[in-house]
Amino acid sequence: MTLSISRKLLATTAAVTVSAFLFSTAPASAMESVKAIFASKPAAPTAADAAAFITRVEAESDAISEEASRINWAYATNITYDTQWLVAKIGERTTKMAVDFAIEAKKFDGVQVDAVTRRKLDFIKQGITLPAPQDPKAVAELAAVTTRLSAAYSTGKIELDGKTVSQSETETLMRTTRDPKKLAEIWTKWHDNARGMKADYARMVELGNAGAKELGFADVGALWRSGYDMPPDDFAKEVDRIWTQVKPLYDELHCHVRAKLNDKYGNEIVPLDQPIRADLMGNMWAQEWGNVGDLVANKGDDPGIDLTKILNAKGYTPLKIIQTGEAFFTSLGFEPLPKTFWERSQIVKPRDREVVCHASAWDLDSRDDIRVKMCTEVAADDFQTAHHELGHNFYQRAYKNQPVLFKGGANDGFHEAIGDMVALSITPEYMKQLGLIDKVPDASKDLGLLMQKAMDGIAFLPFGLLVDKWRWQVFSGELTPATYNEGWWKLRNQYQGVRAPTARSADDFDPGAKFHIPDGTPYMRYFLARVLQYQFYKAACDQIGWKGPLHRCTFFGSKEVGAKFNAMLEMGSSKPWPDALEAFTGTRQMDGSAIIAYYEPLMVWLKEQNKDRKCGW
Ligand code: X8Z
Ligand code: ZN
Repeated sequence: MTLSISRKLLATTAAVTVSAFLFSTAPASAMESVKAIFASKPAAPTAADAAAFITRVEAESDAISEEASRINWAYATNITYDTQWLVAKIGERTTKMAVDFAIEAKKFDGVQVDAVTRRKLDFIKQGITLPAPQDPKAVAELAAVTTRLSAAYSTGKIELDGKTVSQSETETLMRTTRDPKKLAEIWTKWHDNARGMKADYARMVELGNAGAKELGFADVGALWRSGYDMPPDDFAKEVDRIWTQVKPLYDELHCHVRAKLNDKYGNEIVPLDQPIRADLMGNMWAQEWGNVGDLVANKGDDPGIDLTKILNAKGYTPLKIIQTGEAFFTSLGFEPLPKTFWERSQIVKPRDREVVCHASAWDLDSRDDIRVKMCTEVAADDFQTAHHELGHNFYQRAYKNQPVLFKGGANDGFHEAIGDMVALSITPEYMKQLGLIDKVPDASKDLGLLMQKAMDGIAFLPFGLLVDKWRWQVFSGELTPATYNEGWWKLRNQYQGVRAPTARSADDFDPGAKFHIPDGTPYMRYFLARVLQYQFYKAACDQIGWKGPLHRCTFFGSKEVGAKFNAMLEMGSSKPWPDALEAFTGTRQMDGSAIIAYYEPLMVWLKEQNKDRKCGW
């Protein structure tokens, strides 16, 4: 639930057209007069009709979205037969509502309306993540399939050394295990587990595409690309352009990390001319590499700050991690989280039931009932994730007074970038203020610190890009169920330069081993966020007049940054995203140059390290 539920509602689901509503619920006499109205030749729609339509859409969406959110919350914090049943039912209702509204919105295509109304009409037409065709059977089937996929991921288990291991435990094991044989075993078992999702996934693609076509899109991928205030094809070009900017940095990082892992594991496990084995990077998907930072530090160099160790040594608890994140936001002038946040959030994994452990931030009533749902562990990853999720919550609260259809991020990448921008401000200086470290390391430690950030921030970029490149190919039909897996590994090879540790076949469904695929959550937003977070961060550092190396800047405590930031967040999605970006950063383009500036000293150092190495794969 990365977006507020009301927007997510339109994003995933649907409702009841006016006529269906009237004809099913109005008393007989009223029905006759309504039928008479509909029987006469309809007048051409007017701007006033469009305004009335929007009012109705906002009221009906608002009403159902709270119900849908509470049902989804009940499910995500307690997966049972019954909560799955309820989620599928509400999914049917909301999908039907959203699809019917989208189709109705099209009748205003040629009507002259003001800019706000036009923007809202566009959102109604484009805002559904996974539409169904209008056939009620298809709507029900899609809701059943998506619920099954979601539950299959979150309740997935593997057998390891005679023990049953849950999804979240596999993640922890990938973070902490260093034996390559064991890593390959955990990795393979978790990926094998996704095989059973493939048939449902293929059906979901068929139904979603049929729905997208009825709404006038070529396929679901085209629908997803339409949400960025620019033509969908331009958006695809835009992400490629940004990737080209940052790729040289990724290539240098890859080259250095591979060489270091080769030092540790030898030629057989890490050959120097091959993609890196995906299970060796401290993360199930090799999407972030920070957990193996110690393995890649040069002998004698400072490997940076081991935050996991420090948090544990200082007695941090999951609750304290979230409170620490909140304190950053309040230092900027944001109001503290409401009491209900602390009463109703799920901060640790419950021991007695199945839950969706993948972290998310919720806004249940589109007003004040904001919460996080995490299975927080005292570790650096979750320290980062806590800031990430709270970024969603503070964004949701900032735009709560916007009209229903504008309760959302300027684009979905903005929503993902807020907490990440704050997390960049977790510098040694800030850690000292928190009492996590006694002394701020001197400038000689800068490369170690930058390397540590790059192991997450730069390593993530190709993964962030390729997940939806894969889905775009799936939705367009370029990949078929027979080539799903081959296509996945082609992209992972091409962009990330990683490979599977064990043989994979066309029967496998390795993409399904990543939460967002069975969950149906678009992923390009994270690629955008990892670019935007540096743009936001650099702008904030400029605002406080920071003159030192960018990566040492923290804007903790700056009310000036907070006020400007809040001005952008309050806009929600009411304006095209370039307006929001300009309000905070002064620029109208998503662009990789802030990342390049941030890592400039590291790039110089990596090039020096790699000068006698053969890079690439
Ligand atoms: O899914 C998430 C968040 C929830 S919006 C925890 N992230 C992506 C992932 O885990 O793959 C944050 C980073 C990328
Ligand atoms: Zn998020």
